[in-house]
Amino acid sequence: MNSTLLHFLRTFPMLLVLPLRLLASDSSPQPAPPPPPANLEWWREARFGMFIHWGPVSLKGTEIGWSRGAEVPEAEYDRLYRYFNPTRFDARAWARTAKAAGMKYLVLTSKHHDGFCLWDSQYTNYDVMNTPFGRDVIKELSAACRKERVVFCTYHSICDWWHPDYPLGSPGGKSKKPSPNMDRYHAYLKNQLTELIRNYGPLGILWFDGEWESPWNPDRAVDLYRHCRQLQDSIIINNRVGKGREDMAGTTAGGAFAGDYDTPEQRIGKFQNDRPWESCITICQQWAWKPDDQLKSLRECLQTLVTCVGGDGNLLLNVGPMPDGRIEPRQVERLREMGRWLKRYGKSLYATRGGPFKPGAWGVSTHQGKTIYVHVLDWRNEETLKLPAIEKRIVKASLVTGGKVRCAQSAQGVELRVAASSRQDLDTIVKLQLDGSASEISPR
Ligand code: H79
Repeated sequence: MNSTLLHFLRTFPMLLVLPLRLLASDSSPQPAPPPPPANLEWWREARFGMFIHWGPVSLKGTEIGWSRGAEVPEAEYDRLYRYFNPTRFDARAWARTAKAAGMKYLVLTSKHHDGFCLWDSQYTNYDVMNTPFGRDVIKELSAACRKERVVFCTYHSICDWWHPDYPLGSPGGKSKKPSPNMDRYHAYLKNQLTELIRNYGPLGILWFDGEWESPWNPDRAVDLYRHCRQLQDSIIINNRVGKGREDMAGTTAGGAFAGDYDTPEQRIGKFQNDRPWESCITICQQWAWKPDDQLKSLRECLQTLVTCVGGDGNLLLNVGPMPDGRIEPRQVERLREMGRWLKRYGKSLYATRGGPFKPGAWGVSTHQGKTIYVHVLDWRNEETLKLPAIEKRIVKASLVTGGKVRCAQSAQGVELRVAASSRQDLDTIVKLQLDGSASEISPR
């Protein structure tokens, strides 16, 4: 060290200490993750999105990830990509279907538990570029979504039963890999997310999954979350980035790091307005395409959406496209039916909040400004619907879905009377206009 530098360090001793502090922070506890992105509101207002589970497994018609080493022998499953040639894949058509359904965002499986990657990744050969199809699905769909103004998002599995570095394997994480290296796998995860965000972003959401297995831990969770937010600060990340999810209820046990929102799976979340949530639910029974899978009725699909929003949550409705690249026409038709209904009545759902009447056997309520929308999903053969009292005065009551409603407000409650002929099978929407803001009424 020369004398000038020594003199400098004697004058500013902090210069020596600072780098040491930075080094030491590597082994001390992780700093708290950044607060949720400030722009989460666009997503809460969107209320309805499309989930897409797709990959070479569609050739078998079995479940993505889970059927590897179960219904489909591992070696056979891992060779399916050599036959994956969805020549009728049309990204624009998918994006338009989402749009026509009234969906504002779309989440595609960039990688599921089976490890196959739907984009051109420089970190693996197990990707769509090495199929006979040879087209970058993520690139085409992200571009199509941008054109249709549907926000593009990806689902990315943390567990990878295919990758040799990830410690657990098929079936369902029950086997062990011979020479795993979780640190190297962690780097692989981060590298691939860098690709997804840099090459196809900005992304709306990163929808993690497969976090429940033992190789994943809270430190890795916070590190991955920070990594993604550093690449794109506005990205919204679900709670499955972290440990401690309470199974399919999709909430995270108190105190644990839980990303930005909760994820009830194959069920409608409970009323919760102090933390955002989104139910993911299949339009048929299976996540990936299954021939002749049982399709849910329009009534069930719509009432599921309405009930999610009434509980102050979103709905991510899943389709599994076919091996030829198309979404099944009957599923497309169901989605279009939903979209037609939403065109007429979407105002009572988009950009609303759930409540103030909590969901009941009768239905749900939503609100925006000085308006409450009461969604009566089931009249249960009763003459009147009796709701709890509210402290704001109802200045006007009307039926959005047509006909007349009689509204009686008292200290005991609110009674709504609609003639049988004006009650709708799907959803009878009563609009209540108040003399003040509905958000000031605490949920009851
Ligand atoms: O990506 C979708 C699922 O593959 C994944 N999460 C959603 C979004 C998921 N991870 N875990 N689970 C679903 C729950 C697992 C349920 C199971 Fe089964 C019951 C696995 C084996 C029996 C479902 C039914 C899968 C195969 C049969």
